[in-house]
Amino acid sequence: MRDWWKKAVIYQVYPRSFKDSDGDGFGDLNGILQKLDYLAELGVDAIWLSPVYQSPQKDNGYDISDYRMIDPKFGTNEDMFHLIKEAHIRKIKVIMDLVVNHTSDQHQWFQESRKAKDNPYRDYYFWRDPKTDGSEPNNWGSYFSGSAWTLDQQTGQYYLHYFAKEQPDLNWENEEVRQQVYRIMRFWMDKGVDGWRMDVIGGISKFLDFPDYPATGDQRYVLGKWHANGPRLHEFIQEMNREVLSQYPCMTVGEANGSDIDAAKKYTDPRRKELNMIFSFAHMSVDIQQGTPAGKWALRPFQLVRLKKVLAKWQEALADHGWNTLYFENHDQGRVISRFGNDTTYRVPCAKAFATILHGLKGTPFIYQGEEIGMVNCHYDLKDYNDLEIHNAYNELVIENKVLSKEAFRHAVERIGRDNARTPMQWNKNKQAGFSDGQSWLKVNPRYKEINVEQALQDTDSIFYYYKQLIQLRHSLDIFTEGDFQLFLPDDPQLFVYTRTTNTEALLILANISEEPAVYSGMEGEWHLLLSNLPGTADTPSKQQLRPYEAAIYLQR
Ligand code: TEU
Repeated sequence: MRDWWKKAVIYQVYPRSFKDSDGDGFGDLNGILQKLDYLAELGVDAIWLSPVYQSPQKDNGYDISDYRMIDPKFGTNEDMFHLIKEAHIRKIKVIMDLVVNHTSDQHQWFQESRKAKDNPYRDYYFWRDPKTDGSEPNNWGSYFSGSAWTLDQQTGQYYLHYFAKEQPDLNWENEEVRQQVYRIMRFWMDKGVDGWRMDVIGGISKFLDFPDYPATGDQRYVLGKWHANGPRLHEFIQEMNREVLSQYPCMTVGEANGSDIDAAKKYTDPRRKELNMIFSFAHMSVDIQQGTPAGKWALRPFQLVRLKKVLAKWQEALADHGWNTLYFENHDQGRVISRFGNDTTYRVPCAKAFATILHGLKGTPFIYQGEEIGMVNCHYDLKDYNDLEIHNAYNELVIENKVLSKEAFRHAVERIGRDNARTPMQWNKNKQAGFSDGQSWLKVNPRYKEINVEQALQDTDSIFYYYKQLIQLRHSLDIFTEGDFQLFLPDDPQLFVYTRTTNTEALLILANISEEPAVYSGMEGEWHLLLSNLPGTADTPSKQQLRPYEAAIYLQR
């Protein structure tokens, strides 16, 4: 089926935290192999693996030193080919992570490029002279704090890196670089890979004059609009589609940082032959105060109205041409029930409620490992986090620039720090939550005894089986794929209410996203209850009081 991904539910595996099969405390491919039947039981159609290629692991594999070799920490190329084969036997497709905005500084291309200004690989990356005072070529910041430029003594020039200095940005202006990328893609798709999640795809075209951002107060380095959506972005993606993607029955999802709706339309309008869909960040920024020197670490309280309005805007914008991804979690986000909901008293209904409001929307849902059992944020001491983004931000914002107190920063990390999603998958209540027989690379979340797969599989009322039902509904009723979206009660602070309609049917998705009861005034017509997350939900969406985090899906034919 050509557009299989429109009816699919995709499960993101963060391999280093999913399942360790050899006791080194680090997840691996054979660990994933051991859990394919679990994923088949859940009913997902595809798995997206975060990077498993050779890497120094400075940014947990998003710094690649050999794109054609599986890193020994994860296994071998043969293990990967075997995993693909076994997944396909279970009708599960395999999506790999394409990280080509940058490589590792240990990649052979960069090792050559930095040797000399006339090295054949020099133009694989961006090298610029210092300003006359010796400072960086411009005031662009790195997403991982500090400048986006690092001086390389060997040739006295700076090189560009949107992320860590160990992640130099590739120069896509160089046709050779693009052909190298296309050869890598063909290599894996010829081995059976079914598609790509494209890391930082919005960043691959640069504004080559590299202008300084306007100086804003005392901010020495700035992150802004020139870090994405460069002038040749869509040209490059259309070339990639022409030269590679169109030759394979594959699915593509771009991680399009910095994308607004217009950009999303360009990426996903099938007439433009670019990508199938993109991850945007708009709805995952509703609890972040924009435009302060603290960047993503400046939080504001979650408000459902903001979330509803952003989701509705994206549903309406891509309704005719284009396609949405549907996600609340991934390896870069905090756990949604801890961040936007309640992960204690109402953890189970809350997890099911967020799953309901997400999976009822138009688009392709992505489930992040552990989301299907209601895993929660980890609340570690700062020293116990692994993520370089957290440690770099602490040094820059708390120690050097003093724009956040240690307490405010710790609170922000507890809400949105990436390690919240990266704690080992909780398989059972045994040592290390059954993730590893060794000492895991990142501490296991202490709540693993209460929250784990073994418990979920034994409890017919668990979040796991609720996700399984949602996936079954998506697979069986076309209205979940095709129905038009309409939001109701946009300003209600508790209720998320929307419909999906076709010429013959309608769905009503109704949820009380709050810790207090909420009165719903009812929807006309002959509805019947398809699914709800609490016993005793009203059979029809008539005037009713919804319990905290009560959610339901009704169908009208
Ligand atoms: O993330 C790129 C990105 O959009 C960043 O905003 C990212 O979310 C990060 O948290 C900075 O705030 C991708 C990967 O998902 C991320 O894990 C990598 O660290 C990054 O690219 C570099 O490859």
